[in-house]
Parts: sequence; C-alpha cells; structure tokens
Amino acid sequence: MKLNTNKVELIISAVKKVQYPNTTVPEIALVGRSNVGKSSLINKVLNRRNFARVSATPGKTATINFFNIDDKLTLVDLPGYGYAAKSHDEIKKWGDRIGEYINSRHQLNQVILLVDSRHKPSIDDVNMMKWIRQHCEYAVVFATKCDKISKTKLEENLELIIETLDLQDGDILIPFSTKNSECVDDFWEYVHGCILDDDEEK
Ligand SMILES: Nc1nc2c(ncn2[C@@H]2O[C@H](COP(=O)(O)OP(=O)(O)OP(=O)(O)O)[C@@H](O)[C@H]2O)c(=O)[nH]1
Ligand SMILES: [Mg+2]
Repeated sequence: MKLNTNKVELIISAVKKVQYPNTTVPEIALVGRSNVGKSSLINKVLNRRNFARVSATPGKTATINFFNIDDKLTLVDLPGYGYAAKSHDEIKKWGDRIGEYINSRHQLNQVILLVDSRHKPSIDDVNMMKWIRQHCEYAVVFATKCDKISKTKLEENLELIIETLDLQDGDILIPFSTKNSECVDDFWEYVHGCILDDDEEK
C-alpha cells in the first residue's frame, strides 16, 4: 500500500477524549520528553515546514494532534513530558492527558518513543517503555537529533539507549535527524513494513 504524503490534514487538536476522531485506520503516536523533536519529526516526514507546531521552547505541543495521512494512517503528535519549568498541576494535567489517550485509544497500533540521541534516556522514558512493553508487541524507538553528534558518539549512545531502555531482539531502534532526508525514508519504510502492510495481512 502506497501512501500519498501530500494528502495530509490536521483532523483535530484534542484535549478531551470526546474530541478524539472516530477513525478506522491504523494509528501511530509519538511520545517522548518535551523538546525531543516529536513535532519536528512529523513535519520532516510530511515535508511540511510548520504543520505540527515546533518551538525551541519546551512545552510547545499542549494538545493531542491527530493528522490524517491519505485516509490510510493517523499520526498523532502528543504533548511532551518531563518539562520541569511547568507547574506541578500542569505537569499532572498533561500526564493525565497522555495517559488518557494511550490507555483508551483502541485504534492505536504503535506508540513510538523518541529519545534524544545525545543523552541517556530519562526515568520518564524508562517508565514510558514499561507501558509500551505491556501494550505493544515490540518497542519502536527513534533516537533524535543525531546530526548534533559524531558517528562514533552516536554508536556509543545507541548502545546506552539499548541498555537503559532494555531493548530486545525484535525491537526497533532508528537514528533520526531532521537534517537528513534518508531518515525520512527510514521512517516510512518502518511504517510500511510494520504498520500498513502488516495490517493488510490481518
Ligand atoms: N539539529 C536538530 N534539531 C532538531 C531536530 N529535531 C528537532 N530539533 C529542534 O528541537 C526543538 C524542539 O523540537 P520540537 O519538534 O518542537 O519538539 P517536541 O518534542 O515536539 O516538543 P514538545 O511539543 O514541547 O513536546 C526545535 O528547536 C527543533 O528545531 C533534529 O533532528 N536536529
Ligand atoms: Mg511538539
């Protein structure tokens, strides 16, 4: 199944569950720390400049944004977690918002965890991975901003990510950078191989 990535639209920016769209196609959600590059990845793979809103200030994405890709796939941009400068109440509200979505969304095929390729995954990332282990067949992790470190350092850090998140055979770990178009191909290759074509077989 081929996807027309020029045919994309924002379905809704949702806050509450009642606002989630009633879709029937496979869905992929991106989770990760605030500022890790979730919205940037969506813009890059869709070849749009500011479709999903990006900011150098953490905490940019406050709503759950559902993108319709060619009526065949829904990509979901979630608010980031772990942004310390927000008030406790706000952090809780956002955590609840992400929790409500991932725990109730039956359309969800895969939650992709994004971690910064320059750093050791945080305790929040490790907790997120525990959720993924319980709910997904295998884990999918994108290591973002890999243009910001050397190849050698990247190799080293990928090992650290594997270790910290306890990645296993069958899990997927893909380095990603918005500066490298090959990463776009890697993303779509994963989506086709694991989500769309796999779904057709069922
Ligand atoms: N150099 C480089 N910068 C990146 C990359 N991905 C994201 N950034 C930058 O990182 C910052 C944060 O990116 P966002 O896409 O807004 O991050 P987010 O995960 O959506 O953040 P929240 O919405 O706060 O959860 C922006 O300044 C981006 O330009 C990358 O691959 N390479
Ligand atoms: Mg964002």
